[in-house]
Amino acid sequence: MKLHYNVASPFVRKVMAVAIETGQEDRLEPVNRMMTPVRPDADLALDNPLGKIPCLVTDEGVALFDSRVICEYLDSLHDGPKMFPPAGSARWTALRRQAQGDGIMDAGVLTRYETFLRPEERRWPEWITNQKQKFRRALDALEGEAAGFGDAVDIGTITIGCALGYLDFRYQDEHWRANRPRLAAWGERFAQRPSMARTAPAEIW
Ligand SMILES: N[C@@H](CCC(=O)N[C@@H](CS)C(=O)NCC(=O)O)C(=O)O
Repeated sequence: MKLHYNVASPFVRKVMAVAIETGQEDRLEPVNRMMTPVRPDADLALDNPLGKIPCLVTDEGVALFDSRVICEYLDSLHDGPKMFPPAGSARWTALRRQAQGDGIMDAGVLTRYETFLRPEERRWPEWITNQKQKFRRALDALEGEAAGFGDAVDIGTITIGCALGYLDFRYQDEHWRANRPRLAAWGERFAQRPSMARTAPAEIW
């Protein structure tokens, strides 16, 4: 299966981590995409009209996006422990945690675009401040929940692990661990998993 990807994207990392956790990494053929919202990739847009990564093209030739859909699709293809709990409160907890992690990554990626891509004279400080407030509040909420994460390995904890990794990658000056000791301790442990260690983000430009 073709996976449009690059190594800086936290959303791609989710997909790679799920593929590793479910023993399917070898099924993916990564195709590197170096696009940005202001430098689109025409070949990617043929498969994903939204022009975003990750985008998976299945063996049947069906293009799937976004990371939530791809991760759930991969989870449907194996018989091991499921990353998406099938039903009940475990499912809603995992999906909510996924949404929290995705939200942190959305705010982080959008702020990165605003500060890295947009010409300095056109930047909007209030917008940047309020996007950062989103991920700061989400981190505070996760600090309150982290003691309950236990040893769970599912789409919720994987996404949160990717979100924390993205903050380490792009927002070191946030020092998110300060005043969030439980989340920090959980994050250190989770980052040791092969699926996390082998997918750490890297600079692409
Ligand atoms: N909700 C999407 C977000 C994907 C996303 O924002 N990807 C970024 C890279 S990290 C992207 O492709 N940006 C290019 C653009 O917005 O044009 C998902 O979960 O896959």
